[in-house]
Amino acid sequence: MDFIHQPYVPGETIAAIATPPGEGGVAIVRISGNQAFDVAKKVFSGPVHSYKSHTAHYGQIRDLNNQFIDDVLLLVMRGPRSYTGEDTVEVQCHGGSLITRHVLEVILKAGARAARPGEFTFKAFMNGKLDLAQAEAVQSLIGAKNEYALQAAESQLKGSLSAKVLGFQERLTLIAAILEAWVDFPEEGLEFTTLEEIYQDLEAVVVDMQSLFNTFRDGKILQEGISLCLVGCPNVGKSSLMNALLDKERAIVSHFPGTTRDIVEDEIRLNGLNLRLLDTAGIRVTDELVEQEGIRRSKEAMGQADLILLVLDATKGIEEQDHFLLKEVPAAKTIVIWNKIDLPHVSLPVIAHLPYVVPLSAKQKTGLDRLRQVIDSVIWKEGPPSKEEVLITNVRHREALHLSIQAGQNVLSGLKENISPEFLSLDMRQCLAELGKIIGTNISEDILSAIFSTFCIGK
Ligand SMILES: Nc1nc2c(ncn2[C@@H]2O[C@H](COP(=O)(O)OP(=O)(O)OP(=O)(O)O)[C@@H](O)[C@H]2O)c(=O)[nH]1
Ligand SMILES: [Mg+2]
Repeated sequence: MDFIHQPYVPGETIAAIATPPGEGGVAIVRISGNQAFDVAKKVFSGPVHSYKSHTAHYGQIRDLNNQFIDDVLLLVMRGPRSYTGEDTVEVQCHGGSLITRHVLEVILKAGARAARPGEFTFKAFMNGKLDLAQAEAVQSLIGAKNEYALQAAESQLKGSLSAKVLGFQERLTLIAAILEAWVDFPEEGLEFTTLEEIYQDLEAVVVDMQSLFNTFRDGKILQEGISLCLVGCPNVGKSSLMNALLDKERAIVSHFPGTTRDIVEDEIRLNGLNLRLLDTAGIRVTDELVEQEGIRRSKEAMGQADLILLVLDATKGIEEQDHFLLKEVPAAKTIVIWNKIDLPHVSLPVIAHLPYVVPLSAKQKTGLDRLRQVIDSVIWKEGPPSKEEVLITNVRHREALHLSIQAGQNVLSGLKENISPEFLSLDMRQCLAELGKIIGTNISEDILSAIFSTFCIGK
């Protein structure tokens, strides 16, 4: 097995700093592999081999010339009762970056190899402690930026997604077995079931797989957050609204139209989600080059945003220059803001194709709660995902599931068209193979390398 273009040796002893770089109270250097205890013994003051599993021991790390390096706490975990499934020693040393590096160097000199990114988790996968979907969930857990993402990653790490995939596999395998038997003994036909029944069973699995697939939109929102773009004509109060939502003076506000030239970006948290706010240059016809470039960027940002706040001036109503934007914005992801509602204003016109509307005053900071509610309801059209729901959050999983569903649909249409069982059974195998990739069966070494190389070192 090749792992990141290096030969993978089962049980090989590796070591790495497992805590983030920089200064801290303590840092952890992790050693895992068949020789983990031998390596630790060479550098630690106590009798490492005699320690019981899952115990902690105070002592000193010395280099091979018996030079003192640090006072540490040593944790020993005997395989298979460890994260990697192998003998593991964790050294808790003082958390300076130099001292931690010294401890690691001594351990490497004592016979461990420097671990590659994600190699501890890779060992856990190879030793059957985690399947691939769970291993990937470890990375999502570390990178989780909000409560929802954390919840989804925790549930995947516990195996919720894997259990779902295994459930599909079980049902599909039954169908595949019947089709295979039919290939082998075509003249006997189908003994225990009818074509109609196979069709219905398979269709039911495909429908269930499809509904798992559909969770990806929510999954992506959790993982990456949402981008929210403020657009509108000059001077309507986009920057004021940006500042009001952020509750700080982030963007420059002035009564001169054309104040904002570049895109101003910042993050807010809204009901447990990360929102990336983008304030843009007011869109209008202008001869000025810098402003033209700003407007070009505004349009681009609007195209890429998950959500658009189209800001209009309530004191003016819909003006000539608003028409372009009103036509341009996609209705499903646009919220119309009638700003400056604190001033005497026109009676607000209804814009038939844009159903989400919030009147507010960015200056007085009124109406913001209502806006937050509407943002929330547009993001979660069918309500936020529940704790129990299993979500797809990983693009690789989505792709595998997509291919599996396609193959399943091919079998379904083949059954309808009375295609010969050989072909059906080929598609059926494909359907199972793609599904298996999610949890790591039938997966190529290249893909494994690519997955684990995105991990941090020491995990
Ligand atoms: N009374 C009142 N004035 C507002 C409100 N929001 C913004 N303004 C004023 O409107 C003017 C323009 O505000 P900005 O936030 O700079 O407008 P903008 O849309 O970012 O303008 P550009 O960057 O030029 O496109 C400023 O003088 C603000 O004080 C509001 O809710 N009520
Ligand atoms: Mg502005």
